Amino acid sequence: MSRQPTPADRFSFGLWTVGWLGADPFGLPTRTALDPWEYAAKLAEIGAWGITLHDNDLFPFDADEATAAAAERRLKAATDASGLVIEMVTTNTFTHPVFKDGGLTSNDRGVRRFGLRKVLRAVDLAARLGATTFVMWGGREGSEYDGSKDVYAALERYREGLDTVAGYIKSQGYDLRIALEPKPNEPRGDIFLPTVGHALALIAELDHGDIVGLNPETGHEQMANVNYTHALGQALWSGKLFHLDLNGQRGLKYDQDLVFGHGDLVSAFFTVDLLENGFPGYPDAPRYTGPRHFDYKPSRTEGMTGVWASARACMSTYLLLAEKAAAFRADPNVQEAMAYAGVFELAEPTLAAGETAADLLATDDGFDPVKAAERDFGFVRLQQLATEHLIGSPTPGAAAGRPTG
Ligand SMILES: [Mn+2]
Repeated sequence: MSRQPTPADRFSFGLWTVGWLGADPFGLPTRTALDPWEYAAKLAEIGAWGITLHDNDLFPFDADEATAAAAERRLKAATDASGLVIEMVTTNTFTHPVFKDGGLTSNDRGVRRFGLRKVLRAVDLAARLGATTFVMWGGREGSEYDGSKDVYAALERYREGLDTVAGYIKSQGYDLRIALEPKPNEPRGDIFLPTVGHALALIAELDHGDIVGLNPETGHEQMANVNYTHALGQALWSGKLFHLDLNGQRGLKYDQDLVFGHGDLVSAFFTVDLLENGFPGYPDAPRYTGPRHFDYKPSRTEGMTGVWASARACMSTYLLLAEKAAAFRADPNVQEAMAYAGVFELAEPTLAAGETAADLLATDDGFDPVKAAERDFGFVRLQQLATEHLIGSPTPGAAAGRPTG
């Protein structure tokens, strides 16, 4: 077990995570619902710092204004009493049947106008609750059949919707940034913005893209068979890592939303290493300073005891991996192995200061490709050092050995 998490760790949980009742496409709920404000005290007690929510985690889709306002007051009172921050708010544009072909990109213009209004109202809710991030997960923005959707038009409407929301945030003077959440599929057969890279490309086309970034989810990138830590790295490189959804996924299957670390543990280690220790060759590169937010589902086999155990597990695993990653970076064997591997060498510009392509072509620096091809990079040894730190070898590096030339 790790040390007890504290608010300084900035762990946060979606209300829909600990509040998930276990209904899946094949089975009824296995747990009974608490009221949304009933989760706050327990989350604070186990060491969480914040919570996040969809508009309809707080009040039903068809709630009248008075009902919604009463729910908002009760939640705010509960989080204030528990000392919890409401750090992120998002909109549900996927549950109600009206959104079956999407919210911002439905073929039905009336649905798009309704969806956009719902998003804008949730932006106001986010601002009132003091959230600083507004996540947009377009779970229903996509298709099952290629002939059913004009992709050019869909991207035009996605851009129009995002710029409308971002422009509204600016016009209201809200301290709020939008974070897009990519996912390749589920619930749609194919979802628009399937990966972090696709979302970055769309953001670059926006008029108000300066306040639009990313909320990458571990399992969503892994469902696309791409590297989550690389996705975080590229989002950081682009200055767009605004928020995170940490969880676990085991291979290419449905979106499992397991406890953080209960999927690809080695990948989770390097995710935490990047978040806590930054890029090894670029100490001054942008770092992620936002909430450590978990978007997981307590397995439907668990009762409420298991729900709270799983929430604790997310934080405990993160803290333990942070300890391991700190020891990994501080280990002189690791630093030597990184240097041997050329990890720091990659930070050196390929061209000399002021050197042009013409200069490069005119230069003979005596490089011998045959000799260079003989280089041993030692990547396997470096990975074994990480593995030994991860599994708690008493003397990491003893088995991995030093290169013998
Ligand atoms: Mn997920």
